[in-house]
Amino acid sequence: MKALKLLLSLLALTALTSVAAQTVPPAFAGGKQPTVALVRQLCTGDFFSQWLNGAQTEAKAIGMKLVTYCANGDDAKMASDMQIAITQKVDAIIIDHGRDATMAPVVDKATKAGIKVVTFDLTTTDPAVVQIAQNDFLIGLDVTMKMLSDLNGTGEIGLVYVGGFDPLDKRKAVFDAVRKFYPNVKLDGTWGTVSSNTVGEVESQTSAALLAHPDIKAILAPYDAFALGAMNAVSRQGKDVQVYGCDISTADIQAMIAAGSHWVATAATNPANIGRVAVRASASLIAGGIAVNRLEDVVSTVRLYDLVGLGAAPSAALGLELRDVKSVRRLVDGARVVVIEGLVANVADSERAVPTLRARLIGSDGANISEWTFDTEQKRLPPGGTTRFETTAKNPPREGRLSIEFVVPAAS
Ligand code: SR1
Repeated sequence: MKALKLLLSLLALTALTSVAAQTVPPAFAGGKQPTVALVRQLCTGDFFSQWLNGAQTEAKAIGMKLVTYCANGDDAKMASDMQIAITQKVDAIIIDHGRDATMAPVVDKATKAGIKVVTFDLTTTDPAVVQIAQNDFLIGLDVTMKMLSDLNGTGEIGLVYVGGFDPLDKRKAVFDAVRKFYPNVKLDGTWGTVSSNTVGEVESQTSAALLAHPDIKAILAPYDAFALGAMNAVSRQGKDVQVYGCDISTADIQAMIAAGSHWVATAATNPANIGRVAVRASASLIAGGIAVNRLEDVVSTVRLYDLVGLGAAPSAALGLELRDVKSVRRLVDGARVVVIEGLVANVADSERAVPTLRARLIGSDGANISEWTFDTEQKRLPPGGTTRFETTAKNPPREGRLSIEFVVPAAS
């Protein structure tokens, strides 16, 4: 973990923003703006737009021209987009997803033409390529273990999966490895689609799966578009099925914290950060800087805990984390009270305003019993800073759960 952090910091240090003031590499000298082609396999959905945002912001900050291509899932188009970028003699190409079978020949062509290549979520064998990923093994493990532990090791489950996508294959590999140690967890079915309408298609497939397997208790849907589709199907049928997803965005948070939401846990990194790292890697390669071959972002898991009384809301998108959240039940003047306390930490690299927190008591039917808001001791936090909160609920129900979440502004 430490080594990875070091690699990431080294990469950050070699970024042109910090180098520029001292020695400007020839590729950037005299106001030259290298051109980077971003060749994308998929472009719809929050994950990919946040990723693109990060890449664009970083390219602007460094002073590079970013030319974007989108294949909309068409592998042949992706290879031909690569070919166009090679013909245009760009300085670097960043490949976002894709399949090795179609990309390997054009990656080879690009590197032979002296073009620097960075991949995200695409494993290649070419040692000249810098490969970036989110550590999907950890992401897969985290969300799989959460589901298995919630099931107490017993129950029928479904899996949303489509093969041929690096991150999904890695998450599934972990699921397969772990599952064999849980013989009382029965996988009733695997379904899934990746398309320009992933959410809608997964919703229909999940509806059919739930009708065919009415005893499914949990669905592992390790991509936010899968989780949204699965969640919609569960809600429509009014079933008591929990959805375990991956990724996070403001819209995902809204979906997770909506009253009665069935999406109970997610594991994620910040996609904008990965986009920035990919652009920095390409800049460093152009400048003749780094020779790191693989970078795996350290996973930061965000969960909605389904505890005996306490929950924590996702917060990675805010750069804030809920920590050490505890609840203590007491009798005060004959009344049952539960005192909830914890910390909010700023895990971003700049100052953050701490939003108001909301506590919700949720009944076993998923409906809100009551909710209230409260504030932390400090309202602004420097990077790495923490602040305390404490709030009390009187006469909480014995059944159901309590969720603590940030009051996040509605997605625009
Ligand atoms: C179709 S692959 C989708 C996944 O790619 C990225 O790694 C995201 O995490 C998303 O879950």
